[in-house]
Amino acid sequence: MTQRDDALFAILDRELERQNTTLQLIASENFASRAVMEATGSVLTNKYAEGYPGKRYYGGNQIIDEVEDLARDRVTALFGADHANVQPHAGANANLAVCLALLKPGDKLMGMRLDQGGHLSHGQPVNISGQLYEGIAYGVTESDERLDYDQIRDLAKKERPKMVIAGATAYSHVIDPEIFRSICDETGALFLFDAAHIAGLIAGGAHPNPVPFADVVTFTTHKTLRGPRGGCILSTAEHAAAIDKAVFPGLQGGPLEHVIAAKAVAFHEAAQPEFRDYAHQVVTNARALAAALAGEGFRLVSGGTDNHMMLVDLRPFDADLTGKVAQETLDRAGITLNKNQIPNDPRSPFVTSGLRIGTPSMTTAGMREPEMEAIAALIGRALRHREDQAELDGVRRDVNLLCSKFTPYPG
Ligand code: DSN
Repeated sequence: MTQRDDALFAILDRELERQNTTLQLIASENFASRAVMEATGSVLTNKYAEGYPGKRYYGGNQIIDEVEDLARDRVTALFGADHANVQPHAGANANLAVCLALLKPGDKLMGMRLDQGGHLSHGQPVNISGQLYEGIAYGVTESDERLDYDQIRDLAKKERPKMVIAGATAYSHVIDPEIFRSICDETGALFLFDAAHIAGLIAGGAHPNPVPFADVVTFTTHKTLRGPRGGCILSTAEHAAAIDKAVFPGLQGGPLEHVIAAKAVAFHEAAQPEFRDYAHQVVTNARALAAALAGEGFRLVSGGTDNHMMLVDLRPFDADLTGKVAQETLDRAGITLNKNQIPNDPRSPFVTSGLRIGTPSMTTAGMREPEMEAIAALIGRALRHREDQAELDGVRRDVNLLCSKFTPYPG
């Protein structure tokens, strides 16, 4: 074995320091447990295992099969699904595999508009899902910036898509799987629920479970679910074989069994009673943060949040402040989040008029409602004084102080 790679590990130490000492408010991130990271860093990284448990193309997979079976058993029990494929390397792969399994090139695929909170893999023209298939997009209303199920139903009746996707990356309310099911039943469409953002809220009982209603549910394991970076597909028994075939050999090669082991750890953690408390606290914290941000003069898109994130319209706070400048300013103050378009944003996706802010990470770190109020005040202060370096330095010191009481990886 060679010596420890000091150059690389010095960089890792700096990233650990950044995560420990600054506020992580990106809605799609979280702090994985030590057990999840130990599994990800285990000897399973050494093993090739194309195929599925009991049907591998290489020898030596008896123990690997136990790992993958454990992950599949745990996740089907957690969500009440017939079948799971735990091999997708990412959420986008999971969605593409579902499309490969259930659609033919040229079929219509209906999903939420990207600029109103959807995802690239839901039929966007710049993504393969919008190139192999014909993307049809529904959005939110102008009046309340929420999904209007009657509009979605009308669009589905007009377009007759082969598959309808529910799910979002920047939408702060409950997405009703039962209504989507009825829309799909009325129009003869397949129903895919992309639960990437809210899988942890579902596992923890804070949001409705789409599994009883959808043909297929995809999600990532690293967002609210708090596992390793990766994807997962749940399906009815009817679609199981087609989905497995689409993931491998259709789309991917050797599965990342070290990550699958870490997914098994995360599914176990998400089944514990304390995870229910966590999921509900994520939502409570998001509501508290949204209310406090409103008190700072920001407008909450759609009036607030029912999940782990919120979209902030910066214009009432300061008409000249773009999402890009706000993100960069807050980065300098030790507050990490992302610029985001708001519905009908006059600015481009690279500039934007909004911010997306999420509570999963800081809730894992132990923060509660009083800390959410403190965070809102720090955001307001930094953005009000964005030209004043001394003030930004002061915010950064206060951020460090706050984080020192809620360190995700002490020691
Ligand atoms: N990048 C993810 C997010 O931040 O929502 C979506 O893929």
